[in-house]
Amino acid sequence: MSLIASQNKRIVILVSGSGTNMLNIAEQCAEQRVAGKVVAVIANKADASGIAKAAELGLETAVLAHRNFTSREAYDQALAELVTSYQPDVVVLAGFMRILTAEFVQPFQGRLLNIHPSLLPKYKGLHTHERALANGDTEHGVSVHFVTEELDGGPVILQAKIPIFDGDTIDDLQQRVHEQEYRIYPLVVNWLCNERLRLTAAGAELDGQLLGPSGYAAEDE
Ligand code: NHR
Ligand code: GAR
Repeated sequence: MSLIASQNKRIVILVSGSGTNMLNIAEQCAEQRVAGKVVAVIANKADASGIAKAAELGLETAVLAHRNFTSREAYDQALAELVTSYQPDVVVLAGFMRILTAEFVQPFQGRLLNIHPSLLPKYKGLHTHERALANGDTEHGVSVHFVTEELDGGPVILQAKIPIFDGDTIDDLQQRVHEQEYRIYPLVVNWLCNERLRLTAAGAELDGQLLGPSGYAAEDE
């Protein structure tokens, strides 16, 4: 590891929605808390409000509407070309709502992160807060993982837990999860920027140590 502050890595962020995680990461980069710079924010639909927010901040933005493509593969190939044009070191999914095929995942494997609002492997896919409430869970949370071809199935890097209280609504959980997302996602992005993280055949490694199924520093259960 170098004692000199690492050079800024190029980060591309993909969004579909409000983009608050994207804004948080961009801010942390601007404050040098993450060793990267956001070189583009890309959405799969024009009305993603994250795009307007990114543009307001003066970030480069692009929209590639999936509606204009006839197959997932064709879309993913076009998306991969667009992302590649920004020469990213790190690609961050932040509320990106399209399942990605191998066309997209393969070129970026090992550089591609997602944040998923559940304690993976619980509740892969959509509507995680509803499902946690419906099951009467007392604990919930969020996971940052490497993206692989298996949906929400790539190795977990870091998780944060939240409690579920009687009478909680989906909005309560969403808000509690968001607070944790703003803490853990920049941390993991910074690890990747600093080349401390690696995706290997065995799983995710941090500083050469293979991480367990719940990622770094998880309590044993
Ligand atoms: N792609 C791969 N290959 N692997 C992952 O781990 C991925 C991924 C794409 C997105 C984010 C994920 C999440 O964190 C993510 C992880 C969308 C859906 C989904 O069902 C599921 C999981 C995630 C994102 N999307 C619908 C689809 O048909 C569309 C839903 C909508 O537009 O509202 O793509 O949860
Ligand atoms: C986040 O809570 C993220 O975990 C979740 O969407 C929210 C996006 O918020 N991701 C998914 O549900 C992926 N399927 P943001 O746009 O304000 O960052």
